[in-house]
Amino acid sequence: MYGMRRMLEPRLMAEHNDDETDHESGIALKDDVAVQPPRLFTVLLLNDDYTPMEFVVEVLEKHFDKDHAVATELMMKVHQEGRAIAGVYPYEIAETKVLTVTEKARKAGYPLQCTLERDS
Ligand code: TYC
Repeated sequence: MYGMRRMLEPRLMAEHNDDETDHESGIALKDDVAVQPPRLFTVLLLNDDYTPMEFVVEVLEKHFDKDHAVATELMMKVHQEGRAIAGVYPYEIAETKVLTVTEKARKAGYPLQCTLERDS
Protein backbone atom coordinates (compact mmCIF):
# COMPACT_ATOMS: atom_id res chain seq x y z
CA MET A 1 0.00 0.00 0.00
CA TYR A 2 2.39 2.59 -1.24
CA GLY A 3 -0.32 5.21 -1.56
CA MET A 4 -1.19 5.08 2.10
CA ARG A 5 2.48 5.20 3.11
CA ARG A 6 2.89 8.20 0.87
CA MET A 7 0.05 10.02 2.54
CA LEU A 8 1.41 9.27 5.98
CA GLU A 9 5.12 9.54 5.30
CA PRO A 10 5.87 11.75 2.31
CA ARG A 11 9.60 11.79 3.12
CA LEU A 12 9.80 8.00 2.74
CA MET A 13 8.17 8.20 -0.64
CA ALA A 14 10.77 10.68 -1.82
CA GLU A 15 13.61 8.44 -0.67
CA HIS A 16 12.25 5.52 -2.70
CA ASN A 17 11.62 7.53 -5.81
CA ASP A 18 14.97 7.13 -7.58
CA ASP A 19 13.84 7.80 -11.14
CA GLU A 20 11.94 11.02 -10.42
CA THR A 21 8.64 9.67 -11.76
CA ASP A 22 5.48 9.67 -9.70
CA HIS A 23 4.31 6.12 -10.51
CA GLU A 24 0.90 6.56 -8.91
CA SER A 25 -0.22 9.69 -10.70
CA GLY A 26 1.68 8.99 -13.93
CA ILE A 27 2.90 12.59 -13.88
CA ALA A 28 6.28 12.85 -15.59
CA LEU A 29 8.79 14.80 -13.58
CA LYS A 30 11.96 16.58 -14.71
CA ASP A 31 13.69 13.50 -16.22
CA ASP A 32 11.24 13.54 -19.13
CA VAL A 33 11.79 17.18 -20.11
CA ALA A 34 13.89 17.43 -23.25
CA VAL A 35 16.54 20.10 -22.80
CA GLN A 36 17.42 21.97 -25.97
CA PRO A 37 20.71 23.77 -26.55
CA PRO A 38 20.21 27.56 -26.66
CA ARG A 39 19.63 29.14 -30.07
CA LEU A 40 22.62 31.19 -31.17
CA PHE A 41 22.63 34.76 -32.41
CA THR A 42 25.31 36.53 -34.42
CA VAL A 43 26.46 39.97 -33.30
CA LEU A 44 27.49 42.10 -36.29
CA LEU A 45 29.42 45.35 -36.53
CA LEU A 46 28.55 47.63 -39.45
CA ASN A 47 30.75 50.23 -41.10
CA ASP A 48 30.19 53.97 -40.96
CA ASP A 49 32.30 56.99 -41.94
CA TYR A 50 32.70 58.55 -38.50
CA THR A 51 33.51 56.03 -35.76
CA PRO A 52 37.31 56.05 -35.23
CA MET A 53 39.12 52.83 -36.08
CA GLU A 54 40.72 52.71 -32.63
CA PHE A 55 37.31 52.87 -30.96
CA VAL A 56 36.12 49.81 -32.90
CA VAL A 57 39.33 47.92 -32.10
CA GLU A 58 38.81 48.68 -28.41
CA VAL A 59 35.20 47.48 -28.57
CA LEU A 60 36.30 44.19 -30.12
CA GLU A 61 38.99 43.70 -27.47
CA LYS A 62 36.86 44.62 -24.46
CA HIS A 63 33.46 43.22 -25.40
CA PHE A 64 34.21 40.39 -27.83
CA ASP A 65 37.37 38.94 -26.28
CA LYS A 66 39.64 39.52 -29.31
CA ASP A 67 43.38 40.15 -29.01
CA HIS A 68 44.73 43.35 -30.55
CA ALA A 69 45.82 41.75 -33.86
CA VAL A 70 42.50 39.94 -34.44
CA ALA A 71 40.50 43.01 -33.37
CA THR A 72 42.45 45.16 -35.87
CA GLU A 73 41.88 42.64 -38.71
CA LEU A 74 38.17 42.45 -37.92
CA MET A 75 37.83 46.23 -37.77
CA MET A 76 39.54 46.48 -41.19
CA LYS A 77 37.18 43.82 -42.56
CA VAL A 78 34.20 45.93 -41.45
CA HIS A 79 35.85 49.06 -42.87
CA GLN A 80 36.47 47.43 -46.27
CA GLU A 81 33.53 45.04 -46.64
CA GLY A 82 30.83 46.89 -44.70
CA ARG A 83 30.25 44.31 -41.93
CA ALA A 84 31.81 41.50 -39.95
CA ILE A 85 30.85 39.03 -37.23
CA ALA A 86 32.00 40.18 -33.80
CA GLY A 87 30.79 37.01 -32.05
CA VAL A 88 28.09 34.33 -31.71
CA TYR A 89 26.16 33.92 -28.43
CA PRO A 90 22.90 32.77 -26.83
CA TYR A 91 20.18 35.45 -27.10
CA GLU A 92 20.51 37.18 -23.72
CA ILE A 93 24.28 37.55 -24.02
CA ALA A 94 24.12 38.75 -27.64
CA GLU A 95 21.38 41.28 -26.80
CA THR A 96 23.34 42.61 -23.82
CA LYS A 97 26.46 43.09 -25.96
CA VAL A 98 24.47 45.00 -28.62
CA LEU A 99 22.98 47.30 -25.95
CA THR A 100 26.28 47.82 -24.13
CA VAL A 101 28.29 48.57 -27.28
CA THR A 102 25.58 50.85 -28.72
CA GLU A 103 25.37 52.83 -25.46
CA LYS A 104 29.16 53.13 -25.28
CA ALA A 105 29.31 54.43 -28.87
CA ARG A 106 26.48 56.95 -28.37
CA LYS A 107 28.02 58.26 -25.16
CA ALA A 108 31.27 58.83 -27.07
CA GLY A 109 29.30 60.57 -29.84
CA TYR A 110 29.81 57.89 -32.55
CA PRO A 111 27.18 56.31 -34.84
CA LEU A 112 28.62 52.76 -34.67
CA GLN A 113 25.96 50.16 -35.55
CA CYS A 114 26.01 46.86 -33.65
CA THR A 115 23.16 44.48 -34.54
CA LEU A 116 21.82 40.96 -33.99
CA GLU A 117 21.08 38.24 -36.52
CA ARG A 118 19.26 35.02 -35.63
CA ASP A 119 21.10 31.68 -35.96
CA SER A 120 24.54 31.62 -37.39
N1 TYC B 1 35.09 53.46 -41.41
C1 TYC B 1 35.56 53.96 -40.14
C2 TYC B 1 36.66 55.02 -40.38
O1 TYC B 1 37.19 55.11 -41.48
C3 TYC B 1 36.10 52.87 -39.23
C4 TYC B 1 35.09 51.90 -38.79
C5 TYC B 1 35.38 50.53 -38.78
C6 TYC B 1 33.81 52.30 -38.37
C7 TYC B 1 34.46 49.59 -38.36
C8 TYC B 1 32.86 51.37 -37.95
O2 TYC B 1 32.29 49.09 -37.48
C9 TYC B 1 33.20 50.03 -37.93
N2 TYC B 1 36.99 55.79 -39.35
